[in-house]
Amino acid sequence: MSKIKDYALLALGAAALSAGSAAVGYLSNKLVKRFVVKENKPKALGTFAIWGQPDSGKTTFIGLLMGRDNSSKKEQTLSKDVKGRVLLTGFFDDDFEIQELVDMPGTKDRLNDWLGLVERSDHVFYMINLKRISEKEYLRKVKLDIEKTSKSRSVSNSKIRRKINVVGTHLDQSKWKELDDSHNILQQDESLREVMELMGDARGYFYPANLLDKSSSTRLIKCVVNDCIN
Ligand SMILES: Nc1nc2c(ncn2[C@@H]2O[C@H](COP(=O)(O)OP(=O)(O)OP(=O)(O)O)[C@@H](O)[C@H]2O)c(=O)[nH]1
Ligand SMILES: [Mg+2]
Repeated sequence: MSKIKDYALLALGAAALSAGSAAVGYLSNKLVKRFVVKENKPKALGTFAIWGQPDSGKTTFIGLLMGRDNSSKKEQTLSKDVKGRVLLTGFFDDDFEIQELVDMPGTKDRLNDWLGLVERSDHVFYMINLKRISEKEYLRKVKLDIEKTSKSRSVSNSKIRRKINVVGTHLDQSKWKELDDSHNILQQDESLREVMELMGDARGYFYPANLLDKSSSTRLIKCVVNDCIN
């Protein structure tokens, strides 16, 4: 039934209720329920691919998207964990749904799995531990990952979605810990600039955050959702 008809019947039901008709009132209640359910249907965000070196915060980020409490002890991810459809609720008036989320270990043997996800996913997020960005060996690994990720993203079969977004985690333990997560001074950092420049046309958004902090992580999720739908 069309939305206009729904509105008309709702108005009719409301009028009947005020007139005290129990039977029509019951019908009206049913309609209200149907109407509300229809309006609250979560909005689709598409599929997400999330990866980064070990301890970069992948599982923590996925936990935030799933509305999980991240306060429990860190557990290393040992196998591929496909989450399927994930409901993102409580951040906006509307609910959103991620069509697929996969958590994987950040070890080198998962690189090919990741590159496969990069080719087919709507939104790609590479996690960087900002605490470690000035470590030479860490930066080398990140740059290798980004180079390979950019290549895979460029053959993505989706013409509109070829961006790679970067989530910079552990902001609170980084050299920028005194700054808030909206500060764009981070992007002037030489190491980060080198990483972002490797992406060329695939360069997407950069989100610095403290994933363990409520306001920083809420802000992150809101920015991510906004950027996905715009
Ligand atoms: N202080 C701080 N700790 C964080 C942040 N993000 C994640 N952590 C912690 O860093 C550790 C590693 O996070 P995980 O989410 O397990 O990292 P991962 O990338 O899934 O690691 P693997 O599964 O081993 O590849 C955990 O103890 C988290 O609680 C952050 O922004 N700030
Ligand atoms: Mg993990």
